[in-house]
Amino acid sequence: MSTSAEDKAKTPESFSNLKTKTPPKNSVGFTSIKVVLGHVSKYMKLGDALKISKNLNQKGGFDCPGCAWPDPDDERSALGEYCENGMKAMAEEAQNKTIGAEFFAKNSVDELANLSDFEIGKSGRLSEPMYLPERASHYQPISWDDAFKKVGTHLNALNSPDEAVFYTSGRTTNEAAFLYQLFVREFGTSNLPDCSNMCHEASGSALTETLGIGKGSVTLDDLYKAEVVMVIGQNPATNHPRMLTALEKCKNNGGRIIAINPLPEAGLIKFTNPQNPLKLLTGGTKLADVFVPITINGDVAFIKALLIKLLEKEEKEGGVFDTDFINEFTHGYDAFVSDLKTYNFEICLEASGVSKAIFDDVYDLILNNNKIIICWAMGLTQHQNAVDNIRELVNLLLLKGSIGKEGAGTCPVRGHSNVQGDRTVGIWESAPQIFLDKIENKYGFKPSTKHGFSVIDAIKAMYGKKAKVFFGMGGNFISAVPDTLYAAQALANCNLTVHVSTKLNRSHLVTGKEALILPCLGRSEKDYQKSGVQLQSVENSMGIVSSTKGVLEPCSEKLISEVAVVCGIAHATLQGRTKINWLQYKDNYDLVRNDIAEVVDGFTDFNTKLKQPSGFYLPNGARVREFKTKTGKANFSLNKLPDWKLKDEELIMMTIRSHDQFNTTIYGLNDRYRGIYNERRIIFMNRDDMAIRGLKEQQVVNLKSEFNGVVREAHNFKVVGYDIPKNCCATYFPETNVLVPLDSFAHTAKTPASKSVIVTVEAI
Ligand SMILES: Nc1nc2c(c(=O)[nH]1)N[C@H]1C(S)=C(S)[C@@H](COP(=O)(O)OP(=O)(O)OC[C@H]3O[C@@H](n4cnc5c(=O)[nH]c(N)nc54)[C@H](O)[C@@H]3O)O[C@H]1N2
Ligand SMILES: Nc1nc2c(c(=O)[nH]1)N[C@H]1C(S)=C(S)[C@@H](COP(=O)(O)OP(=O)(O)OC[C@H]3O[C@@H](n4cnc5c(=O)[nH]c(N)nc54)[C@H](O)[C@@H]3O)O[C@H]1N2
Ligand SMILES: [Mo]
Repeated sequence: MSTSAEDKAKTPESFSNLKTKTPPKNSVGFTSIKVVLGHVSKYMKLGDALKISKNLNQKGGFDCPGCAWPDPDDERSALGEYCENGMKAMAEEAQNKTIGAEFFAKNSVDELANLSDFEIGKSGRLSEPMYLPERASHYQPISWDDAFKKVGTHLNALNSPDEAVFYTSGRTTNEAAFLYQLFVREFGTSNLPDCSNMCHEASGSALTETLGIGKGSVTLDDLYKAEVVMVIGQNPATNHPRMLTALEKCKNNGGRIIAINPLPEAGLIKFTNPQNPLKLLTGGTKLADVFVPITINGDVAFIKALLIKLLEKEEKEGGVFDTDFINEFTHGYDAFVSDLKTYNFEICLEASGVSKAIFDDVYDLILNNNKIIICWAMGLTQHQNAVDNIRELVNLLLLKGSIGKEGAGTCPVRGHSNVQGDRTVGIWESAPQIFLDKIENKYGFKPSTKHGFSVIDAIKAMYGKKAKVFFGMGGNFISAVPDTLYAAQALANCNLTVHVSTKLNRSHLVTGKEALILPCLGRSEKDYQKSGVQLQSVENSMGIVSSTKGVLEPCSEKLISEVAVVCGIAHATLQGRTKINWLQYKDNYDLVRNDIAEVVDGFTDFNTKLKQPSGFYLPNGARVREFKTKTGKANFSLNKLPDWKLKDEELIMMTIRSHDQFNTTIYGLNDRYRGIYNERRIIFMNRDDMAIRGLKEQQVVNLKSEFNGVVREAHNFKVVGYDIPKNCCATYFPETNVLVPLDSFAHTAKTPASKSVIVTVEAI
C-alpha cells in the first residue's frame, strides 16, 4: 500500500534535540558573518561563493532571490549588498550537489515524503525533467519535448480551460511571468492564483480602495528622512535584514522608531550593521524607541485608541491633523469621525493588550511628528480582518497628511523577490479590464473576463474535481497553503500536477494521478540562448524595476529557463490555434520586453530603461498625491474591532518564520534570535498560560483547532516559555499549516488567516 496523500503532505512528527538560550537583544553583528561563512562553506564551491557575493544586488549583477527589499539607488556597500539570509538563500540555490535519474530511481516518492523538509531541501538541485506515471512508485526521466507534449495533451483534454489551475510563486522574473500569464489567457482561463494571495493580497486590496494603488508609496530615501517609522507586524532582522540598515540611517538622521509586535524581535530592538567595522566593535544601534507588545490581532484596537485620542486633541486645540491635506485630497472624513466617536478609548486599549504608559509614548511620537512611515508585513495581512488592519493605518496617515510627501507614506514590505513585479505584469486572477483589453488589442484574442481562482478557490475546485490539472511556476504549494490535509486530497484528485522548480520539495511528492517535475535555471545562473546570455528583470518592494543576470554556470546542462518552459508548453498546447509566435521569445528576451512595453503601464522604452544601472521607478499615484480611486480622492474607511472571543482553554496562535527558513525551504533548525536551537516543532507560550495549564518547559503537547465544527490536529510540539502576551502563542509554518482552516481568511482579499488560528494545547 502506498502512503496516502495526507500522510505525505504532513511534516514528520519526530523531534530533533531542542536547546534553548535567552534570546539576544541585538541582531546581526559578528555571529551573522560566522553563520554565513559556515553555510557557504558547507553547500557551495568557494569560487562560486565569491562570484555571488561580488555580484549580489550590485548594479549590473543579479537580484538576490531572497526578499524584495530594494537596493540603494546610489552608493552600494563595497562588501556586497548582501545579508546573512540572502547568502543562505544563495547557498541553497547554488548548491554543488545535483539530483537526477539515479536519485529518483533509488528513492521512491513515499520514501522521500518520510524525510523532513530540511532533509528534502538538502538533497540537491534538480537536474533533469522527471515524470511520475499513474500508480508508479518512482519518478523516471523524460525528455523536455515529451514533457511539453504531456502537459499539452492533458490541458487539451479538459472540458474547459477553467479546469486548469496555474499557480505562481514570487521568484519568477517579469519576462517569464508576463509570458506565463499570456499563455494562460490565450489557453482560455484566468485561473492564476499566486503566493501573493497568501501574502500581501490584503494590503493590495486595502490600498487600492483607499489610495488607488495596491503597492506602497515610499522610496528608500523617504525612509532615511522620516521623523517616525512604525514597524508593525513584521520581523525585519530575519525576513528583510537589509531594512535594518535603512532604519539605522533613519535613526542617525534623528528619526524615531516604533515597533509593534507580540514578540520583542531581536533586530527591532538593537542592530549591529555587519558592514560597519566600528559598529561591530562598539555594539550596535538601538533601533526601537518604543516597543509595543501588542496582543495578536490587537492592531485595529490599538490604532483606534490612537485615533480617538488624536481626534479629541484636534477638536479641543486644533493643529493635530493636516486639515489642508484632508480638505484637498481626501474623501469620507466626516463619516469617519462620526464612526470613530462610537468607540470607547478604554475598551480599545484593553483589547490591544497594551499598557497606558506605552500607549502614551506612541501617542506623543505621532502627535508631535508629521512625516510618518508605516511598514508592515504578515503580522497584519494574515487575519480575517487584515484589510481593516491596513485601512486603519491609512486613516492615521491621512489624518496626519503623511502620504505623498517626503519622508512619509505606506510601506508594505513585500516577501518574494519579484512578487510585486509578477502582479504588475499580469499574474492576477482578477486582472482589471483595461489590462485585458490591451492584451486583446495587441494579440488579437479575447482573454477570459471571469474572475479566476485565487489560492483558496483553487484548492476547493481541485477538491471538488472541478479543476483537474495543477501547474506550479515555482513555489511549494502543498506546504505553503492552509489546511494541509484537505489541500493534499485536492491535489491527489488532479489528473496531472506539474512543478517548475529549482529544488525538490514536498509538492513534488503529493501528486495528481500523473506528475511532472520541470527543473529550471535559478537567478544566479547564466541563461544562454540563441542571442547570447539573457538579462531579465524584477520589481522590488518600492516599485523599482531593475535587471538581473546570472553569473554562475548552470548546475546541469539539462536545465532550461522559465521563459523556455513557458514557450515550450505554449507551443505544444496551443499549436495551430495560437496567434502568437511562441518560440521566438526564448531566443531573445528583448522581444518579451518589447511586448511588455506595449501592454503594461510604465514600461515604455523598457529595453533602454533597463540598461540604467539602478533600474527605473514605475509610476506611483499615491507618491504624488494622485489618488486613482473610485472617488478620485484618498478614502477614509470605517473599520470595526474584530469580534472573536477565546474560550477559557483557547489561545490565539500566529504561525511565523524562524530565522533559518525561507518560507517552506528550511535552511537549518535554529532560530537564533529567539534563542531556539535544533528544533522546529515548538510552541512559544506565555509562562502564565503554561502555569494555568500545568505545562512545563519542553513538555510535549498536541495542538487542536476547531473551526465551524471541524477539528484539526497537529501532534508533538515542545512548549517553550517566552515573552509573548497572555493568551497568545506562536508556532512555525509549515508545520502547523494542518491547523489553519481553509475557510478562515481575510474578507475581500481571501488571505488565509494564518496569524490568528484559535487553538487548544493538550499535554500528552
Ligand atoms: N529569511 C527569510 N526572508 C524572508 C522570508 C523567509 O521565510 N525567510 N519570507 C519572505 C516572504 S514571502 C514574506 S511575505 C516576508 C515575511 O516577513 P514577516 O511578515 O516579517 O514574516 P513572519 O515570520 O510571518 O512574521 C510576522 C511578524 O509579525 C508578528 N505578528 C504576528 N501576528 C501579529 C499581529 O497580530 N499583530 C502584530 N502587530 N504583529 C504580529 C510576528 O511576531 C512576527 O514578528 O519575508 C520574506 N523574506
Ligand atoms: N501558516 C502560514 N502559511 C504561510 C505563510 C505564513 O506566514 N504562515 N506565509 C505565506 C506566504 S507570505 C507566502 S509568500 C507563501 C509562499 O509560498 P511559495 O512561494 O509557494 O513557497 P516557497 O517556499 O517560497 O517556494 C519554494 C520553492 O520554490 C522553488 N524555487 C525556488 N527558486 C525558484 C526559481 O527561481 N524558479 C522556480 N521555478 N522555482 C524556484 C523551489 O523548488 C522551492 O522548493 O507561503 C504562505 N504560507
Ligand atoms: Mo510572502
